[in-house]
Amino acid sequence: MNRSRVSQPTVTRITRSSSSQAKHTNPTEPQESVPGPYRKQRRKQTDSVLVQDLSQMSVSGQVFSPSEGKISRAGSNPGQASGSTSDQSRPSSRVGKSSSRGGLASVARLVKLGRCKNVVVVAGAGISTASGIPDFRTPGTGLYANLEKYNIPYPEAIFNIDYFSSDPQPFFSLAKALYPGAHRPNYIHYFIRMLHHKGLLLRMYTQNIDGLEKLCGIPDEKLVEAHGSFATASCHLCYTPYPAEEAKLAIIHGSIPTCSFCSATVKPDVVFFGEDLPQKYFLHTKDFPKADLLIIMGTSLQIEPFASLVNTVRSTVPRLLLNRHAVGSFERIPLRRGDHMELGDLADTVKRFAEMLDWNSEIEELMRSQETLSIPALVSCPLSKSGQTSCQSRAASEPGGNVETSRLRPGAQRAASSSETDSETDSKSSVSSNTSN
Ligand code: CNA
Repeated sequence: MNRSRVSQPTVTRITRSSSSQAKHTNPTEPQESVPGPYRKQRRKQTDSVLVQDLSQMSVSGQVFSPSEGKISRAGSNPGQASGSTSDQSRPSSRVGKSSSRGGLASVARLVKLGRCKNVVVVAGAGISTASGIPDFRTPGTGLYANLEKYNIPYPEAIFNIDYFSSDPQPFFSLAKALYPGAHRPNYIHYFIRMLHHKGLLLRMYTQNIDGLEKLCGIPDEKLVEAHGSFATASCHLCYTPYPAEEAKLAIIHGSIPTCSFCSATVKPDVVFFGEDLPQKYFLHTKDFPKADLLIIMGTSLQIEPFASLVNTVRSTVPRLLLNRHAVGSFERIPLRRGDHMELGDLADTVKRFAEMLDWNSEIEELMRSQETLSIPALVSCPLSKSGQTSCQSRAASEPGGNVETSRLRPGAQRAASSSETDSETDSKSSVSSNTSN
């Protein structure tokens, strides 16, 4: 991974920042290899169908007051926002009364009609709070509200590469809590895997570093971990790779892993502010123009360049925001045509969405089978002195064995093998979804 803090005019470098430094522009047109006039005609047809279906912009759980030009959030008591304190502090989350559930239902209808075959999911820390991992910004429970113990000058310092260079301890203390191992994927992760299973997932772009997407069986080729992960580690200065498991053990035992080449501090390959995003992130230039549905889940859309990705789908493509409150361009009124949002607890919302799609029992079955597969793996792969499980050592010695993801989570091996099954069923699923529509 090529990382640098100096801006250079290359097309394949982009660094992470918490402000809106790096905005994406709207791609003009999808790059299809179809001759111009035919492409135009085909697009027009598709668009008009979508426009018909999405003629009603919808904000579920909210009421739009045109006279005030703002939306407000449902609450049991008029004049009082329900939900978290974060909701109360946001201008877009004021007072309101829940009415229609049109947003979710409209999008579910499109999916059932077979109009969404290239779904892009953009996700953040809110999809993992149900797994017990705090997000960043939720007041009270978010990591940023609980950073006093790290003794840092400002919350973002903990993920700032310059700060890390001078004092890695705050990040290492946090990393101990964040290291994959103690948490399980939840219903929301499995919903996304079900999108893949049905042959509808073009790609998932996640900002999360908890590895739960892989653990639930979303295959590597369908996943972009835009802010890196704990699965690999390297020197923060010269980028010499370092065994991730050794880095993990050092950090957990309170020592500082150092580079064998230049002696600088090693860190897991989580992308800090000021560091380059992984090359895989650039798949977005192909994916977003091709998407026919964008689902945005559990993110405050505060971190660039990731946040601006959501503005790079075609203007006719429906976008569904599932979050506790409005974020990004969804805070602006009027909403873009074809924008939908469903506000509230993500796990509840996703479950309702799955019920509308008649996927709920399949998801629950998938979760049951995945957990059953993972538990024996956890039991039968005790940690050796080197920190590797016996299963991981096996995987490492097998030709083509992928230890990168399974190194940290014994269950991940099972997840990987079940995702192979998924890939096999995908083609069948696509056909059956074609024929059923
Ligand atoms: P964030 O800024 O904390 O935003 C999370 C969003 O999710 C907020 O808008 C919340 O209101 C919303 N949310 C949280 N829980 C729920 C819920 N149960 N139902 C509905 N909405 C909910 O986090 P972002 O992901 O936007 O910021 C990106 C950062 C966070 C990335 O760089 C990550 O690396 C980082 N992060 C990741 C993890 C993780 O891997 N699980 C945890 C904490 C932080």
